[in-house]
Amino acid sequence: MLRSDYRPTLHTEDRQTSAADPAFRRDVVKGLTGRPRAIPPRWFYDRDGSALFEKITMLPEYYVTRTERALLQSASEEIAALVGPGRAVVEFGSGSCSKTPILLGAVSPTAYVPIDISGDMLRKSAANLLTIFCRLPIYPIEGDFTDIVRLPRQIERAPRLGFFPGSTIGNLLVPDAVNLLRAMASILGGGSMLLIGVDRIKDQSILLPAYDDAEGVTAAFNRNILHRVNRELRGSIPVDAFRHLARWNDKEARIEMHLEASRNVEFRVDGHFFHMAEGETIHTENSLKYGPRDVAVLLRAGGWSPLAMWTDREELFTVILAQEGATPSAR
Ligand code: AVJ
Repeated sequence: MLRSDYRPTLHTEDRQTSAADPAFRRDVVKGLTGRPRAIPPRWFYDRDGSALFEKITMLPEYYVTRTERALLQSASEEIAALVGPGRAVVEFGSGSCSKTPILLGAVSPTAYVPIDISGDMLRKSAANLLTIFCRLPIYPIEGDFTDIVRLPRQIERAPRLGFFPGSTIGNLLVPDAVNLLRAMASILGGGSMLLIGVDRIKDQSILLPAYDDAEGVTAAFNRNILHRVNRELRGSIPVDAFRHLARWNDKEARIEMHLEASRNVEFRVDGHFFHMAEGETIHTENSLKYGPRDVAVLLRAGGWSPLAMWTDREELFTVILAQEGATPSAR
């Protein structure tokens, strides 16, 4: 097969980096070459990045994780009643599985399938869960959940409950979020349900510190992507010359994270030469926020009908249970 990006000469330099994920290389080189410069946030989550994200979830400023956990806890009986027993729970972007025991303990599942891009994290979390739910079959899948095309054969016969917590959906622009929800509906299949956590639009005085904490953990998390490029793609990026930037884009209802060059910088990545002027940024993440009606519209566009919605008193975060397909009454 002759592909358009086929390069007939193999340089010795290329061989040294053959261990790096080709998708990572493609995303980074393309992302640093394009305008505006951007690296997709999925590449945050190498071993160090996943550990830094775990630290973020425990920060006082980062209300997301503790609020969602409390919501899941207080809604667990209602969730169990609506979901019913015997489903296979499939978690998209399971990470440390810190909220998983609440759900698994409530819904009496037949199996659990965690999907995560970080293999280290996946193995650690699965082993940890086995100590609590020792008789539950667990089938981990290492990979990007936007690429998953099929589920393990072992859960073919069980009805499915998708679990997509943490407002990870916010990392995607609306058209991509709709496509992902549709892909989930098709993978999980007819009769499936989805429990999804979505972060709400709120005042900047709460949002900004959550993405720019006093301790600098989020800054380290953001900059870690540059260390990863240097390590895995033979980069020479002067990481200290990049400032962490978090801003609220009101028109798009999203928090944006960028890495801003604090001076003119020149560096190489994977044999490519780059120059950035002082003040230029690399866009590393969007975190879209939604109003309660927005979420319902998003889910319907993605092929799901909302069944129930839980929100904390301060309206920081919302957990929604949806069922696959259109609502019969609305057809
Ligand atoms: C894991 C994508 C939900 O957007 O809040 C946390 C990632 N980035 N702090 C988010 C993140 C900076 C997080 N998600």
